[in-house]
Amino acid sequence: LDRTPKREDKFSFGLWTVGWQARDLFGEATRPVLAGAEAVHELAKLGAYGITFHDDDLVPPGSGAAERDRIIGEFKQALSDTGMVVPMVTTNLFSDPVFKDGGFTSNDRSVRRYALRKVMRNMDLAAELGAQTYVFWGGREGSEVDFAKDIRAALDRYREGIDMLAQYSIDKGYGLRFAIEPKPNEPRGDILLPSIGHALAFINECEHADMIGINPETGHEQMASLNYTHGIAQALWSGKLFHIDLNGQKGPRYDQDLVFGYGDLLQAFSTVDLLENGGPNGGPTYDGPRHFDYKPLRTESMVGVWESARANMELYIRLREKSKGFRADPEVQEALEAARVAELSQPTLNEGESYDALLADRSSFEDYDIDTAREQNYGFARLQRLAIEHLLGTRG
Ligand code: ASC
Ligand code: MN
Ligand code: MN
Ligand code: MN
Repeated sequence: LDRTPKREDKFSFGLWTVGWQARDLFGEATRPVLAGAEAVHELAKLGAYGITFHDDDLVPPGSGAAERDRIIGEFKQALSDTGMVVPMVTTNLFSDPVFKDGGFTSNDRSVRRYALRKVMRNMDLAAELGAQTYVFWGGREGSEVDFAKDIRAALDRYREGIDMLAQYSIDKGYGLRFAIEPKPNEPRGDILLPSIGHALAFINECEHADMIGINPETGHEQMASLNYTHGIAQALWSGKLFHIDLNGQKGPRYDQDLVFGYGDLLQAFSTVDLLENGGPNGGPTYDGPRHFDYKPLRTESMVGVWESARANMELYIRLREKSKGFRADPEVQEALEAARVAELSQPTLNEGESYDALLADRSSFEDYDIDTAREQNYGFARLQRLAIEHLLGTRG
């Protein structure tokens, strides 16, 4: 069985992932700078098809115009040498101290204007490199002090920024789709648009809602004790899963950005099953990049960095394989049938049935055999056991 990552698998990585120098809250960098062009070559060798970046990952802040041109030129050369693509680009609106109270939602209006300009400049580059998606992760949009931030005004300003930038993309003919990435906290005490649900509700208030979707990250939902597979399923249901950040997280603690699956492995299995098979009943799913947003362990040199980059793709491929095996297993099919998983797709009312007809249907209430319904065994326990067996490879 060939498990080498292929171009058609659409695996992509943030330059800030393999390029993370492992500077953390308590310690200095443990790894050297990684140039964008070099990352492109290394990731291509491993079988990835794409690379993504924040403006400041590619061009270090403070670089002069000539330096910027040189870096971008070398990056483009690496892309054309390897055939790698840039499916998504994003902005760093969190590292510079100017953004300590946020970008689009800083109380300081001049900071908000600067943030918009920083995004516009990088959208120009994103379009030039052929990106389809522009991500907004508002890590500094939030607060620690409830009395210091008018959340309703902040959401007004967030929307104002997104609306203007959407108009910019439309007017310039960039054809970018925006994807908002939720996160509950860290680096701010509380971040705006903390979950998939908050982001979806926000999008509905935007002027160009049709071109705005979300970029949910596994660990960010799990930090809030939410079910990532459920979250992306709701995003799919709303037609809003524009991009995805896969990684691993061990429950509600700091944002670990582990390798995909190296946290809640069972949930990673259902995530891949949803992305690849459409979940229990099939149906439309996601065909965009399988993008990894992880941080290689601080203990590792560049050897471990490439080792872990490979691990993300290999685990995804293995889970994909296992999800196919799971679905093909006759006993699983029988268990799905017994659990009446497909029955949920059947509308609750008959076609054209009015509430009057439902009221007239004595079998649904007056004569309903409620005790049988109460006592039934749904058979979910068996499905879960079979899923675990497939995951462990002790079956099939
Ligand atoms: C992003 C994104 C994140 C953060 C983080 C920065 O754009 O998707 O999760 O920035 O990776 O360290
Ligand atoms: Mn994260
Ligand atoms: Mn992310
Ligand atoms: Mn991250």
